[in-house]
Amino acid sequence: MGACGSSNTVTDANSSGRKSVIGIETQVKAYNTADRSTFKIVLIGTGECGKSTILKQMKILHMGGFSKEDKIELVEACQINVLNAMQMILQKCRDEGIKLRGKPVDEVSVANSLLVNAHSLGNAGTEIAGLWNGEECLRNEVLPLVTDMPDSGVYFLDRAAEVYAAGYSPSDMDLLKVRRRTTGINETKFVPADGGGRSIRMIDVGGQRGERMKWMKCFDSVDAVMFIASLSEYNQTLEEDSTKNRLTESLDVFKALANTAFFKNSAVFLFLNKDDVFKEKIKEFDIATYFPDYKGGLNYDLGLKFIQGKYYRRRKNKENFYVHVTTATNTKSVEFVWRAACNVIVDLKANSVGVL
Ligand SMILES: Nc1nc2c(ncn2[C@@H]2O[C@H](COP(=O)(O)OP(=O)(O)OP(=O)(O)O)[C@@H](O)[C@H]2O)c(=O)[nH]1
Ligand SMILES: [Mg+2]
Repeated sequence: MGACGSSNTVTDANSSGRKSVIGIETQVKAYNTADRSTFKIVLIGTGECGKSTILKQMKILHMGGFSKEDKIELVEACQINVLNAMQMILQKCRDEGIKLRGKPVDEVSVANSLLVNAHSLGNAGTEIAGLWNGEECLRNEVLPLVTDMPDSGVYFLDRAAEVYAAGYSPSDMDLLKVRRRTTGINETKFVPADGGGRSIRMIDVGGQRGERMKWMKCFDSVDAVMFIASLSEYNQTLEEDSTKNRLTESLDVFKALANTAFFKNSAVFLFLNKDDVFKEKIKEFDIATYFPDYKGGLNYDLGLKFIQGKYYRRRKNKENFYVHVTTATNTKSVEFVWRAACNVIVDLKANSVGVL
Protein backbone atom coordinates (compact mmCIF):
# COMPACT_ATOMS: atom_id res chain seq x y z
CA MET A 1 0.00 0.00 0.00
CA GLY A 2 2.72 2.47 0.99
CA ALA A 3 4.93 1.54 -1.99
CA CYS A 4 2.06 1.83 -4.40
CA GLY A 5 1.26 5.33 -3.14
CA SER A 6 4.80 6.67 -3.52
CA SER A 7 5.28 5.34 -7.06
CA ASN A 8 2.14 7.19 -8.12
CA THR A 9 3.45 10.40 -6.56
CA VAL A 10 6.64 10.29 -8.66
CA THR A 11 4.89 9.55 -11.95
CA ASP A 12 2.36 12.28 -11.42
CA ALA A 13 4.89 15.00 -10.60
CA ASN A 14 3.75 17.45 -13.30
CA SER A 15 1.54 20.51 -13.29
CA SER A 16 -1.35 18.48 -11.92
CA GLY A 17 1.03 16.54 -9.67
CA ARG A 18 0.24 18.43 -6.48
CA LYS A 19 -3.44 17.68 -6.98
CA SER A 20 -2.67 14.00 -7.45
CA VAL A 21 -0.51 13.88 -4.36
CA ILE A 22 -3.27 15.51 -2.34
CA GLY A 23 -5.75 13.09 -3.89
CA ILE A 24 -3.66 10.09 -2.99
CA GLU A 25 -2.98 11.39 0.50
CA THR A 26 -6.70 11.89 1.01
CA GLN A 27 -7.39 8.42 -0.31
CA VAL A 28 -4.77 6.83 1.94
CA LYS A 29 -6.11 8.80 4.91
CA ALA A 30 -9.66 7.79 4.09
CA TYR A 31 -8.56 4.17 3.65
CA ASN A 32 -6.74 4.17 6.96
CA THR A 33 -9.60 5.84 8.78
CA ALA A 34 -12.20 3.52 7.29
CA ASP A 35 -10.02 0.49 7.82
CA ARG A 36 -9.23 1.36 11.39
CA SER A 37 -12.80 2.02 12.31
CA THR A 38 -14.72 -0.77 10.61
CA PHE A 39 -14.44 -4.15 12.20
CA LYS A 40 -15.61 -7.35 10.64
CA ILE A 41 -16.60 -9.92 13.23
CA VAL A 42 -17.81 -13.41 12.40
CA LEU A 43 -19.86 -15.52 14.80
CA ILE A 44 -19.32 -19.21 14.24
CA GLY A 45 -20.06 -22.44 16.07
CA THR A 46 -22.21 -25.52 15.73
CA GLY A 47 -26.02 -25.50 15.85
CA GLU A 48 -27.86 -24.04 18.84
CA CYS A 49 -24.71 -22.84 20.63
CA GLY A 50 -26.01 -19.26 20.93
CA LYS A 51 -24.62 -17.25 17.98
CA SER A 52 -27.86 -15.50 17.07
CA THR A 53 -28.50 -14.78 20.75
CA ILE A 54 -25.21 -12.87 20.94
CA LEU A 55 -26.27 -10.89 17.88
CA LYS A 56 -29.63 -10.13 19.50
CA GLN A 57 -27.75 -8.75 22.51
CA MET A 58 -25.96 -6.36 20.13
CA LYS A 59 -29.41 -5.08 19.15
CA ILE A 60 -30.26 -4.46 22.79
CA LEU A 61 -26.89 -2.95 23.69
CA HIS A 62 -26.07 -0.95 20.59
CA MET A 63 -29.02 -0.63 18.25
CA GLY A 64 -31.76 0.80 20.43
CA GLY A 65 -33.35 -2.57 21.16
CA PHE A 66 -35.70 -4.74 19.15
CA SER A 67 -37.85 -3.01 16.57
CA LYS A 68 -41.60 -3.43 16.22
CA GLU A 69 -40.90 -5.49 13.09
CA ASP A 70 -38.53 -7.82 14.99
CA LYS A 71 -41.25 -8.43 17.54
CA ILE A 72 -43.98 -9.08 14.99
CA GLU A 73 -41.68 -11.38 13.03
CA LEU A 74 -40.98 -13.56 16.05
CA VAL A 75 -44.49 -13.91 17.52
CA GLU A 76 -45.11 -17.12 15.60
CA ALA A 77 -41.67 -18.51 16.50
CA CYS A 78 -42.44 -17.95 20.21
CA GLN A 79 -45.75 -19.80 19.83
CA ILE A 80 -44.04 -22.66 18.02
CA ASN A 81 -41.48 -22.87 20.84
CA VAL A 82 -44.36 -23.29 23.36
CA LEU A 83 -46.04 -25.88 21.19
CA ASN A 84 -42.91 -27.91 20.50
CA ALA A 85 -42.03 -28.05 24.18
CA MET A 86 -45.50 -29.30 25.12
CA GLN A 87 -45.51 -31.82 22.28
CA MET A 88 -42.21 -33.25 23.53
CA ILE A 89 -43.66 -33.58 27.03
CA LEU A 90 -46.82 -35.27 25.79
CA GLN A 91 -44.91 -37.59 23.48
CA LYS A 92 -42.86 -38.72 26.47
CA CYS A 93 -46.07 -39.37 28.44
CA ARG A 94 -47.32 -41.50 25.57
CA ASP A 95 -44.01 -43.40 25.22
CA GLU A 96 -43.78 -44.09 28.95
CA GLY A 97 -47.49 -44.79 29.46
CA ILE A 98 -47.76 -41.91 31.96
CA LYS A 99 -51.40 -41.01 32.59
CA LEU A 100 -52.86 -37.50 32.52
CA ARG A 101 -56.04 -36.67 34.39
CA GLY A 102 -56.08 -40.37 35.23
CA LYS A 103 -56.24 -41.47 31.58
CA PRO A 104 -53.77 -42.47 28.83
CA VAL A 105 -52.68 -39.48 26.72
CA ASP A 106 -54.71 -40.56 23.67
CA GLU A 107 -57.90 -40.43 25.71
CA VAL A 108 -57.31 -36.90 27.00
CA SER A 109 -58.72 -34.89 24.16
CA VAL A 110 -56.60 -31.75 24.72
CA ALA A 111 -53.39 -33.74 24.91
CA ASN A 112 -54.27 -35.83 21.90
CA SER A 113 -55.21 -32.78 19.83
CA LEU A 114 -51.91 -31.11 20.76
CA LEU A 115 -50.03 -34.12 19.48
CA VAL A 116 -52.11 -34.72 16.37
CA ASN A 117 -53.08 -31.29 15.08
CA ALA A 118 -52.36 -28.49 17.48
CA HIS A 119 -53.53 -25.82 15.05
CA SER A 120 -57.07 -27.14 15.24
CA LEU A 121 -57.16 -26.16 18.91
CA GLY A 122 -58.99 -22.87 19.26
CA ASN A 123 -57.07 -21.65 22.26
CA ALA A 124 -53.83 -23.57 22.40
CA GLY A 125 -52.30 -21.22 24.97
CA THR A 126 -55.03 -21.79 27.55
CA GLU A 127 -55.02 -25.53 26.89
CA ILE A 128 -51.24 -25.82 27.19
CA ALA A 129 -51.10 -23.62 30.29
CA GLY A 130 -53.95 -25.66 31.80
CA LEU A 131 -52.09 -28.92 31.30
CA TRP A 132 -48.68 -27.60 32.29
CA ASN A 133 -49.86 -25.88 35.47
CA GLY A 134 -52.62 -28.37 36.30
CA GLU A 135 -50.75 -31.67 35.99
CA GLU A 136 -47.89 -31.64 38.48
CA CYS A 137 -46.45 -34.86 37.11
CA LEU A 138 -45.49 -33.09 33.86
CA ARG A 139 -42.93 -30.84 35.53
CA ASN A 140 -41.79 -33.23 38.25
CA GLU A 141 -41.92 -36.62 36.56
CA VAL A 142 -42.02 -36.23 32.80
CA LEU A 143 -39.76 -33.21 32.24
CA PRO A 144 -36.63 -34.89 33.69
CA LEU A 145 -37.16 -37.72 31.19
CA VAL A 146 -37.17 -35.38 28.17
CA THR A 147 -33.40 -35.19 27.76
CA ASP A 148 -33.54 -33.26 24.48
CA MET A 149 -35.81 -30.49 25.77
CA PRO A 150 -34.53 -27.19 24.26
CA ASP A 151 -32.88 -24.82 26.73
CA SER A 152 -35.81 -22.42 26.52
CA GLY A 153 -38.51 -25.12 26.58
CA VAL A 154 -39.58 -24.68 30.21
CA TYR A 155 -39.39 -20.90 29.91
CA PHE A 156 -41.91 -20.98 27.06
CA LEU A 157 -44.17 -23.52 28.77
CA ASP A 158 -44.35 -21.16 31.73
CA ARG A 159 -45.24 -18.34 29.32
CA ALA A 160 -47.84 -20.31 27.32
CA ALA A 161 -50.89 -18.24 28.24
CA GLU A 162 -49.16 -14.88 27.55
CA VAL A 163 -47.53 -16.01 24.30
CA TYR A 164 -50.88 -17.10 22.84
CA ALA A 165 -52.91 -14.18 24.20
CA ALA A 166 -54.53 -11.82 21.67
CA GLY A 167 -52.28 -8.86 20.91
CA TYR A 168 -49.22 -10.57 22.37
CA SER A 169 -45.98 -8.65 21.82
CA PRO A 170 -42.81 -10.55 22.81
CA SER A 171 -40.70 -9.15 25.64
CA ASP A 172 -36.95 -8.74 25.21
CA MET A 173 -36.45 -11.93 27.20
CA ASP A 174 -38.91 -13.84 24.97
CA LEU A 175 -36.88 -12.73 21.97
CA LEU A 176 -33.59 -13.76 23.57
CA LYS A 177 -35.02 -17.12 24.58
CA VAL A 178 -36.82 -18.02 21.37
CA ARG A 179 -35.15 -20.69 19.27
CA ARG A 180 -35.21 -20.20 15.50
CA ARG A 181 -32.57 -21.94 13.44
CA THR A 182 -30.46 -19.64 11.23
CA THR A 183 -29.97 -20.41 7.57
CA GLY A 184 -27.54 -18.62 5.25
CA ILE A 185 -25.27 -15.74 6.12
CA ASN A 186 -26.71 -12.70 7.85
CA GLU A 187 -24.78 -9.49 8.17
CA THR A 188 -25.73 -6.76 10.65
CA LYS A 189 -24.02 -3.36 10.73
CA PHE A 190 -24.03 -1.15 13.77
CA VAL A 191 -22.11 1.57 15.55
CA PRO A 192 -21.49 0.53 19.15
CA ALA A 193 -23.12 2.74 21.75
CA ASP A 194 -19.80 3.13 23.58
CA GLY A 195 -18.64 5.40 20.73
CA GLY A 196 -15.09 5.66 19.48
CA GLY A 197 -16.40 6.14 15.95
CA ARG A 198 -16.14 2.43 15.26
CA SER A 199 -18.59 0.57 13.14
CA ILE A 200 -19.09 -3.14 13.25
CA ARG A 201 -20.07 -5.62 10.58
CA MET A 202 -21.21 -8.66 12.51
CA ILE A 203 -21.89 -11.84 10.59
CA ASP A 204 -24.11 -14.61 11.93
CA VAL A 205 -24.25 -17.98 10.19
CA GLY A 206 -26.27 -21.15 10.57
CA GLY A 207 -24.37 -23.71 12.65
CA GLN A 208 -25.85 -27.02 11.58
CA ARG A 209 -23.85 -29.26 9.25
CA GLY A 210 -25.80 -28.37 6.11
CA GLU A 211 -25.00 -24.69 6.69
CA ARG A 212 -21.27 -24.92 7.26
CA MET A 213 -20.14 -25.10 3.65
CA LYS A 214 -21.42 -21.53 3.31
CA TRP A 215 -19.13 -20.23 6.06
CA MET A 216 -16.09 -19.84 3.80
CA LYS A 217 -17.87 -17.08 1.91
CA CYS A 218 -17.51 -14.72 4.85
CA PHE A 219 -13.97 -15.55 5.97
CA ASP A 220 -11.99 -12.92 4.06
CA SER A 221 -10.49 -9.97 5.98
CA VAL A 222 -11.98 -10.95 9.29
CA ASP A 223 -10.82 -8.88 12.28
CA ALA A 224 -12.24 -11.19 14.89
CA VAL A 225 -13.79 -14.60 15.05
CA MET A 226 -16.16 -15.30 17.90
CA PHE A 227 -16.43 -19.04 18.21
CA ILE A 228 -19.41 -19.88 20.38
CA ALA A 229 -19.42 -23.24 22.13
CA SER A 230 -22.09 -24.50 24.47
CA LEU A 231 -20.75 -25.74 27.81
CA SER A 232 -23.96 -27.64 28.46
CA GLU A 233 -23.97 -29.81 25.35
CA TYR A 234 -21.64 -32.54 26.65
CA ASN A 235 -24.59 -34.91 27.23
CA GLN A 236 -26.46 -34.13 24.00
CA THR A 237 -26.33 -35.41 20.44
CA LEU A 238 -26.71 -33.34 17.28
CA GLU A 239 -30.17 -32.48 16.01
CA GLU A 240 -28.96 -33.43 12.52
CA ASP A 241 -27.15 -36.65 13.56
CA SER A 242 -28.27 -38.42 16.71
CA THR A 243 -25.14 -40.61 16.72
CA LYS A 244 -22.72 -37.71 17.25
CA ASN A 245 -22.06 -36.07 20.59
CA ARG A 246 -22.46 -32.28 20.37
CA LEU A 247 -19.33 -31.41 22.32
CA THR A 248 -17.21 -33.73 20.17
CA GLU A 249 -18.64 -32.12 17.02
CA SER A 250 -17.98 -28.62 18.31
CA LEU A 251 -14.38 -29.53 19.26
CA ASP A 252 -13.81 -30.98 15.78
CA VAL A 253 -15.17 -27.86 14.11
CA PHE A 254 -13.12 -25.61 16.38
CA LYS A 255 -9.91 -27.52 15.67
CA ALA A 256 -10.51 -27.39 11.93
CA LEU A 257 -11.16 -23.67 11.89
CA ALA A 258 -9.11 -22.15 14.69
CA ASN A 259 -5.85 -23.13 13.02
CA THR A 260 -6.61 -22.12 9.42
CA ALA A 261 -4.73 -19.43 7.53
CA PHE A 262 -7.99 -17.49 7.20
CA PHE A 263 -7.70 -16.32 10.79
CA LYS A 264 -3.94 -15.87 10.93
CA ASN A 265 -4.27 -12.13 11.54
CA SER A 266 -7.58 -12.21 13.39
CA ALA A 267 -8.32 -12.25 17.08
CA VAL A 268 -9.97 -15.53 17.99
CA PHE A 269 -12.45 -15.44 20.87
CA LEU A 270 -13.84 -18.60 22.31
CA PHE A 271 -17.10 -18.02 24.18
CA LEU A 272 -17.88 -20.94 26.45
CA ASN A 273 -21.59 -20.26 26.48
CA LYS A 274 -24.69 -21.45 28.35
CA ASP A 275 -22.86 -21.19 31.64
CA ASP A 276 -26.22 -20.89 33.45
CA VAL A 277 -27.43 -24.20 32.01
CA PHE A 278 -24.06 -25.86 32.63
CA LYS A 279 -24.07 -24.81 36.31
CA GLU A 280 -27.31 -26.72 36.87
CA LYS A 281 -26.55 -29.65 34.59
CA ILE A 282 -23.17 -30.49 36.09
CA LYS A 283 -24.87 -31.07 39.46
CA GLU A 284 -26.72 -34.03 37.97
CA PHE A 285 -24.97 -35.32 34.86
CA ASP A 286 -21.39 -36.51 35.15
CA ILE A 287 -19.24 -35.52 32.16
CA ALA A 288 -17.39 -38.84 32.61
CA THR A 289 -20.44 -40.72 31.29
CA TYR A 290 -19.76 -39.13 27.91
CA PHE A 291 -16.03 -38.36 28.19
CA PRO A 292 -14.36 -41.10 30.27
CA ASP A 293 -11.12 -39.08 30.54
CA TYR A 294 -12.94 -36.67 32.89
CA LYS A 295 -12.34 -37.41 36.57
CA GLY A 296 -13.79 -34.34 38.28
CA GLY A 297 -17.26 -35.61 39.21
CA LEU A 298 -20.24 -33.27 39.60
CA ASN A 299 -18.05 -30.25 40.18
CA TYR A 300 -18.60 -27.00 38.28
CA ASP A 301 -15.01 -25.69 38.42
CA LEU A 302 -13.45 -28.99 37.40
CA GLY A 303 -16.02 -29.55 34.67
CA LEU A 304 -15.42 -26.08 33.26
CA LYS A 305 -11.66 -26.57 33.39
CA PHE A 306 -11.97 -29.89 31.57
CA ILE A 307 -14.05 -28.52 28.69
CA GLN A 308 -11.98 -25.35 28.46
CA GLY A 309 -8.80 -27.43 28.31
CA LYS A 310 -10.14 -29.49 25.45
CA TYR A 311 -10.74 -26.38 23.36
CA TYR A 312 -7.53 -24.67 24.44
CA ARG A 313 -5.36 -27.56 23.32
CA ARG A 314 -6.97 -27.55 19.91
CA ARG A 315 -5.79 -24.03 19.06
CA LYS A 316 -2.08 -24.40 18.24
CA ASN A 317 -1.20 -20.72 18.19
CA LYS A 318 -2.13 -19.19 21.52
CA GLU A 319 -1.43 -15.65 20.31
CA ASN A 320 -4.53 -13.46 19.98
CA PHE A 321 -6.63 -16.22 21.50
CA TYR A 322 -9.05 -15.29 24.28
CA VAL A 323 -11.47 -17.44 26.23
CA HIS A 324 -14.58 -16.13 28.02
CA VAL A 325 -17.36 -17.87 29.91
CA THR A 326 -20.75 -16.45 28.90
CA THR A 327 -24.48 -16.65 29.31
CA ALA A 328 -25.73 -15.23 26.03
CA THR A 329 -29.28 -14.68 27.29
CA ASN A 330 -27.93 -12.39 30.02
CA THR A 331 -27.37 -8.87 28.69
CA LYS A 332 -24.91 -7.92 31.46
CA SER A 333 -22.78 -11.00 30.82
CA VAL A 334 -22.56 -10.22 27.10
CA GLU A 335 -21.91 -6.52 27.68
CA PHE A 336 -18.96 -7.32 29.93
CA VAL A 337 -17.40 -9.75 27.46
CA TRP A 338 -18.12 -7.48 24.52
CA ARG A 339 -16.20 -4.59 26.11
CA ALA A 340 -13.17 -6.77 26.75
CA ALA A 341 -13.28 -8.19 23.23
CA CYS A 342 -13.66 -4.75 21.67
CA ASN A 343 -10.53 -3.46 23.40
CA VAL A 344 -8.53 -6.38 22.05
CA ILE A 345 -9.84 -5.93 18.51
CA VAL A 346 -9.14 -2.19 18.51
CA ASP A 347 -5.53 -2.78 19.66
CA LEU A 348 -4.95 -5.55 17.18
CA LYS A 349 -6.35 -3.51 14.33
CA ALA A 350 -4.34 -0.44 15.30
CA ASN A 351 -1.15 -2.49 15.28
CA SER A 352 -1.85 -4.20 11.97
CA VAL A 353 -2.90 -0.98 10.19
CA GLY A 354 0.09 0.83 11.67
CA VAL A 355 2.38 -1.55 9.79
CA LEU A 356 1.11 -0.41 6.40
N1 LIG B 1 -30.20 -20.56 29.10
C1 LIG B 1 -29.48 -20.18 28.06
N2 LIG B 1 -29.98 -20.31 26.82
C2 LIG B 1 -29.22 -19.89 25.78
C3 LIG B 1 -27.93 -19.33 25.94
N3 LIG B 1 -27.45 -19.01 24.73
C4 LIG B 1 -28.40 -19.33 23.85
N4 LIG B 1 -29.47 -19.88 24.48
C5 LIG B 1 -30.70 -20.40 23.87
O1 LIG B 1 -30.32 -21.46 23.02
C6 LIG B 1 -31.17 -21.48 21.87
C7 LIG B 1 -30.31 -21.46 20.63
O2 LIG B 1 -29.66 -20.23 20.53
P1 LIG B 1 -29.34 -19.56 19.11
O3 LIG B 1 -28.68 -18.26 19.40
O4 LIG B 1 -30.52 -19.56 18.25
O5 LIG B 1 -28.27 -20.60 18.55
P2 LIG B 1 -27.47 -20.51 17.16
O6 LIG B 1 -26.05 -20.82 17.50
O7 LIG B 1 -27.73 -19.23 16.49
O8 LIG B 1 -28.11 -21.74 16.38
P3 LIG B 1 -28.12 -21.95 14.76
O9 LIG B 1 -28.76 -20.75 14.17
O10 LIG B 1 -28.91 -23.20 14.56
O11 LIG B 1 -26.72 -22.13 14.33
C8 LIG B 1 -32.10 -20.29 22.01
O12 LIG B 1 -33.33 -20.74 22.53
C9 LIG B 1 -31.40 -19.38 23.00
O13 LIG B 1 -32.29 -18.60 23.78
C10 LIG B 1 -27.40 -19.22 27.29
O14 LIG B 1 -26.28 -18.78 27.53
N5 LIG B 1 -28.23 -19.67 28.29
MG1 LIG C 1 -28.64 -18.79 14.72
